[in-house]
Amino acid sequence: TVVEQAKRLAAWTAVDRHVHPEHKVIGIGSGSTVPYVVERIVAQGKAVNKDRVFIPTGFQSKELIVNAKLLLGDVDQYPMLDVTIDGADEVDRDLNAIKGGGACHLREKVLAEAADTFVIVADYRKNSEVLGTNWTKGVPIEVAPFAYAKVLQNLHLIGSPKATLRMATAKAGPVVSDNGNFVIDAPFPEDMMRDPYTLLTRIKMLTGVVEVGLFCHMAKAAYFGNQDGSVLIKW
Ligand code: DER
Repeated sequence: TVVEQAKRLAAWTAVDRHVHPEHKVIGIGSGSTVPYVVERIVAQGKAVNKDRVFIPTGFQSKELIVNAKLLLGDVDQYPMLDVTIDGADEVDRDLNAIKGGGACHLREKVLAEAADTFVIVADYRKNSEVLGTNWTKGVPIEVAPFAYAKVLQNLHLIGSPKATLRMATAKAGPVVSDNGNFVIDAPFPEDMMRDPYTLLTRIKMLTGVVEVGLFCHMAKAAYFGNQDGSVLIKW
């Protein structure tokens, strides 16, 4: 499909630009775009990949690495990464991103922060001027199960009356993250989404919040595959 081709284009371009033979510790994100990142890294050849270690951002990411027969590592063994490549749900004009559509944003943010270079790959649907324009489900927030009702209540008070607990579809009850936590999706008004860093700090301070799906001032570049086969780069 056009969207899948756009994802592949973004992923291949980003890998070719940012994953070089001297890079030995590589963070792999989560979602439906990063399989094309792994595909391109595998295409770089067994020789270069044999001295590399790949750090996953969750169960799906780990499976990608293992199934591609790449060497799997842990962030506790490799706390400093050369480069992390990951998808996003939306990216604004200043490279701030909403992440967490796949409920993986805690480990994703740890690996994004731990890398010298963090790069986002996405299809054209994720490219916005202001966060919340295309991704209208709200800011994904990982919370401790014990505190989810209190966090919901406080989110309602600070500007997200429509914040809701993310319910599972293939399981009764809420989505449970790879870390055993719940996820709340909290939509905020445009004026608050225009200052994502302030919003991030306000949400993060709510007791019981584990991590917030707003990645501010983190990405060095974002690659968007377009419908016409071109790639748009924000940096
Ligand atoms: O959850 C995340 O942040 C993932 O990176 C995900 O949102 C990316 O989504 P994708 O399936 O469009 O790549």
